[in-house]
Amino acid sequence: PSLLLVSACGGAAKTDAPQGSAGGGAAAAKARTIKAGIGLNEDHPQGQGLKKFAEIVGEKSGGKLKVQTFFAAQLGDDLKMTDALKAGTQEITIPSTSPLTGMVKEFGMFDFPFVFDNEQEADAVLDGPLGQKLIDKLPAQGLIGLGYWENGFRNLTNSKRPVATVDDFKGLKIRTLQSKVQLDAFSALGANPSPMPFSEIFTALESKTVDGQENPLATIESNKFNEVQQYLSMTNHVYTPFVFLVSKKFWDQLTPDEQKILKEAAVEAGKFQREKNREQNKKSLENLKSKGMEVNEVTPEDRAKMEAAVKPVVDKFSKELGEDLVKEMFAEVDKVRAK
Ligand code: TK8
Repeated sequence: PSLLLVSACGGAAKTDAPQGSAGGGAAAAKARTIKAGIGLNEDHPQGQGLKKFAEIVGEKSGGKLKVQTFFAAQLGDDLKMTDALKAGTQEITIPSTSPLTGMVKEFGMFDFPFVFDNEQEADAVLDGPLGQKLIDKLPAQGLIGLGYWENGFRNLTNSKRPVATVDDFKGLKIRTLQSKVQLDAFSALGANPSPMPFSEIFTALESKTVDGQENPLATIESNKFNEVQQYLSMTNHVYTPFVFLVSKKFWDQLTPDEQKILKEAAVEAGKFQREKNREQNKKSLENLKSKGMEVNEVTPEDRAKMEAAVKPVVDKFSKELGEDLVKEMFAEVDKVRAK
């Protein structure tokens, strides 16, 4: 018998559930299938994390909640899937925060370049009160956020030259995330930014519509951008979070026990995903080198010059997004650095 997507309306809540199958939560859970789609591949840490999430939800619900997984933008790109969550036609997606800035502009502060020096600083901000404040803005958009996973530090690839200084950015056509902050930041560096959805990148690089793109190393390898890009520059210019989203229309149909299962699973699988991501980024650097990419570092001095070049963008958007929230982000980072 196939699993039913039970509507929460009316008497459905009276459905009998077997008692004591897998702890308190499971007894209350009804059979439901949950469609979960992501933009990256199954073997990418994001895909591994989603599979872990499905496993945990299955266990905790005694098999009553069944997560169907879709990878590699099979259900559409970040924005399309997020819209499907709003409409209630898809239950879960895990987009980058950047393309959500059209809905929750405050996510734009995570697009500020050079804010975090390492993952621990990002974790402190995202898992702390500021991260929660931004998640609290999602229900008004028809979305529920269950925490942050890691996309990670982004590095630049292109087909023209190594990028080690601000001057090297000049005139490069770079695909950027669909975020005003990112767009302005790359313009400030002298590049020619061109925003487009993730799944269009490979073709745009191959056809030379753009010269380059930027993404974490694990993604560059998983999506084989090395096949159409010669240069990899370790710019580490920005850290992108993933946010774990559930359709509010769906969420509101769930019992508190079911909601608890999803929340706990998202957090637990998120820890696993962050670990895998950090391991994979290290491996991918070696792999990309051995696959023939020419890798260059950026000196701290040149990094400081890049940071100075984008400072006006950070200042402008700090005002636009809310100076208090932005201050809170920097204060949190300072706290971690003082430890
Ligand atoms: C995948 C995207 C991707 C992001 C991008 O859906 O678009 O460049 O880095 O990871 O979220």
